[in-house]
Amino acid sequence: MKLRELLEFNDIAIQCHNYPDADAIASGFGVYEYLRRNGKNPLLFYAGPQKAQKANIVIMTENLDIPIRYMTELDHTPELLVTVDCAYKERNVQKFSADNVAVIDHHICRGELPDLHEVRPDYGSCASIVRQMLLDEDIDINSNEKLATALYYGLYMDTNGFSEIRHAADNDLRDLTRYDETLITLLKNSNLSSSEMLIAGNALRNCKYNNEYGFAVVPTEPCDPNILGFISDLIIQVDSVGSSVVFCPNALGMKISVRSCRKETNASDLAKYITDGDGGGHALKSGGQISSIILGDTDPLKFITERMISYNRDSSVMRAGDEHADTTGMRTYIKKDNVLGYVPLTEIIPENTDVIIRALEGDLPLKASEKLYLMVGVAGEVYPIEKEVFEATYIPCPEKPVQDYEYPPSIIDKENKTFQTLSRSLKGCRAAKRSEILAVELTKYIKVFTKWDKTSYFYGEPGDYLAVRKDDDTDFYIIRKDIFPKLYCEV
Ligand SMILES: [Mn+2]
Repeated sequence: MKLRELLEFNDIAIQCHNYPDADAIASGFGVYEYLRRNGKNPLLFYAGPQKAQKANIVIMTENLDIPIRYMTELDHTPELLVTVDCAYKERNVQKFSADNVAVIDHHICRGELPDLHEVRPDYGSCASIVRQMLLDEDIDINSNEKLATALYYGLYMDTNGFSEIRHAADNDLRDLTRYDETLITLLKNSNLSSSEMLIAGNALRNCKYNNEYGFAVVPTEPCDPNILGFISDLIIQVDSVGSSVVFCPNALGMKISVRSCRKETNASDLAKYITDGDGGGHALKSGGQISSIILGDTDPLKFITERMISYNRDSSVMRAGDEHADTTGMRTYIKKDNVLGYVPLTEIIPENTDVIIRALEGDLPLKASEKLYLMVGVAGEVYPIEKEVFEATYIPCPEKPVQDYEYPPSIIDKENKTFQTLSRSLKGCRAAKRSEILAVELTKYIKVFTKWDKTSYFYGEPGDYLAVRKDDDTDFYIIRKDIFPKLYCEV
């Protein structure tokens, strides 16, 4: 969905979830400002049993002039109701009738969605989605400092101070925003109430350890997600704890905060595994939401402990270079003749400049050199390649690569808060020799440390592929199920 599709309507109400947090309010404010710019006069509101009273929320709305209202009744049925940071009819949002409904959310929506929706569960905040949707309408949030500050703070609060960031678009909101620093400092220090500190104390007393797999699970009373993160950061420092999950009930089910300090357990994978996909982050820290639908009547402590055990028990670890892959039953595949993208680095940035290449799978810091090229694969994945290796492996071609990437790779200049996308500079090339591999579809979870990275693994899920080089069975790696058919066909 594009924001411009909302302009068809005139009488528009934007609704945040009950007990709105900074992310919901910031996202609603973003949509509100867009509609105002386009001559509409929308209502921004939330409902539910209680008015928001937390100090940070009051400071945020007052200082940023966010015209959000608490209303448990509407005097008429709006032509369009837009729910932000929540989905219509879900239990954390009071239900109002409306002629049309639109949903903008970053949680997995397990119910029915209206035609007008933009749901991206792999984003750490709804504010990051709204920023991208505004960019799609050629609006740079930096042209409105109050909005920029609100969105930045929304992401900050939803990702436990940026430590549980999930997506490249979250990084963009963090790195490229010109926000009000004084206000952000004030907000950061107005978040916790004294009663929440007691919750943290009690939680530490209720910690449950599992000695067999070295993990801890900690139930807490309902509290701010940042308290969860704070408790997580303490628990993971205990000598016998390799990974931990701290959780508390919220309106949608259970909110979790996850930590890991072992390279065989990536906190992001673990959060996704526990929540059935409604979570993420990075190797050491992550978070997520367990929906009450998947939880059912199960006791949450039991549910999480069982998932932690099955995660540890059911996934095996393979180390390329040290082990031989068992290739029995594998089939032979050949690489398709795809047009790939490439660009010599110094054609887009001056020699010796330090930059960050940002792609869906993460940030890559680089120094520009004449000897270095960038390659962009069919899914938008970016990797550097030495000029000599490139010339031996690929042949430039007149066609341009097809670029339907979920997140177009870009070059970030953190210092100046600017970026440029790679797309316009990309040229096309094809592999000089189409190599053959052996591969098999996975039926269980597997973690593979590849030859070129011994510190972090690739997580293969059922349906993904384990690929092995034909001439070297110690060189193997994982190819995701959505990418594999784009890259290979069976011989
Ligand atoms: Mn949110």
